[in-house]
Amino acid sequence: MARARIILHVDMDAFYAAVEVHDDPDLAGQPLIIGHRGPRGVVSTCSYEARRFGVRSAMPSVTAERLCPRAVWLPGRMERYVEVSRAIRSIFDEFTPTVEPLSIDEAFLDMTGIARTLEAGRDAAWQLKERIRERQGLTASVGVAPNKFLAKVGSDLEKPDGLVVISEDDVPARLWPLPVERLWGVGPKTATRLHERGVRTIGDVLRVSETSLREVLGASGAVHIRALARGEDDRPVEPDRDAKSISEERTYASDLTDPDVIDRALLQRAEGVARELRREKLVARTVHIKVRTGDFTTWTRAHTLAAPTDLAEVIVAAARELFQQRIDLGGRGVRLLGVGVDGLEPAATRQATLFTDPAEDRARRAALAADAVRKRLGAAALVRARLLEPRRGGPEEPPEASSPPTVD
Ligand code: TTP
Ligand code: MG
Repeated sequence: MARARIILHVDMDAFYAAVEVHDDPDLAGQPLIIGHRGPRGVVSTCSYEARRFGVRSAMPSVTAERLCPRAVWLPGRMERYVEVSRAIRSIFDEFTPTVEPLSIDEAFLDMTGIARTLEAGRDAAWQLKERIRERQGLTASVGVAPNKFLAKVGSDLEKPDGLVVISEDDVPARLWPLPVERLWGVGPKTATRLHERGVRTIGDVLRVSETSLREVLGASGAVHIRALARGEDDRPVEPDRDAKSISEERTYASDLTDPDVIDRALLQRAEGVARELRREKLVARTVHIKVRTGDFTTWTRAHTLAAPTDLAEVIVAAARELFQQRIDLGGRGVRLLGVGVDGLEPAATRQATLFTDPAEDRARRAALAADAVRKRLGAAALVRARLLEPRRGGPEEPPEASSPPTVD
């Protein structure tokens, strides 16, 4: 028999809000909402105090304002959350080499062979929580189980600051009473169709006939959902799968129309992507942009470079060209703007050609120096001169619903 696995799922509590409270303790105990107010705003997340009023992630800000009029609102500081996320990831690395990050505040850790039993897994989880608390002043919730699915269920059961172990023996008591929506792959539509057949809890999945399940999910879906309901899941924890692309995009509270502002936004996104490339010691061969107008028309356009790069200058030049040559806004403003790269390869493989172009060599050394300063002083320390030019009465970049560079 295969050795029983020990899997941890770690999920930070109210992550963006908790970071803000940590950095400004005056916010402690208050309903705090991270997001932009106004008709187009959405809630990124909120403190548990705000959740008591019914405020939730992804809720329109107007609804949140109605539910909790006295909440404190903050726009969010993505750079800071990414910084904390990296610090937490490096704590994960101290526990096991097998870490699969799922999002900015969530990861699976495979502790098989490191912790011998689920109880030893619980001890490790406790130490992990303590280390995050000591170093970052934040709480995490952790699930410990023989597989990913049960670990993920466990981390959510006693949030915030939870620690739940789910063994195979605990499945009837802890898993079966939960709503069927908690099963991976059961979205709202599937859930409605299951409800119609009397399936409301995970336990009901095992009580209802296989035929009923097949009507909703098909033959293989029925097999899959039954296995999950029994608490079975053999997917491996996949450590840091090789990045296939890196991108950064923003949605704007009001559509961008000024070409200068759009240009600056392109440069900022290119900067973020280039920085991430250098951090990951990668270079990219293809640059792409994504543009969405207020009426939700969306374009993606890509350009392959002559040589792979990790420089913002090269990326923004390609992005500008794509924007100017390949997109016809037809007078509409830009609601969403993204810059990304793919065709990634390790930077080291092109050492031979790296320093042949003197202009590129200079730009590269400047970028690496800037990365080093930024690392020491924090992200806000250095902004490219172009971003600071007075805008002849032009507006500052408007508030953004920001997202970290995503790597997939
Ligand atoms: P979550 O882990 O889903 O939420 P959370 O950490 O804020 O709260 P919980 O205690 O329930 O885990 O997401 C992590 C961060 O990702 C969250 O702090 C903000 C961001 N986020 C968004 O920006 N928009 C969203 O719709 C969601 C779900 C999260
Ligand atoms: Mg979280």
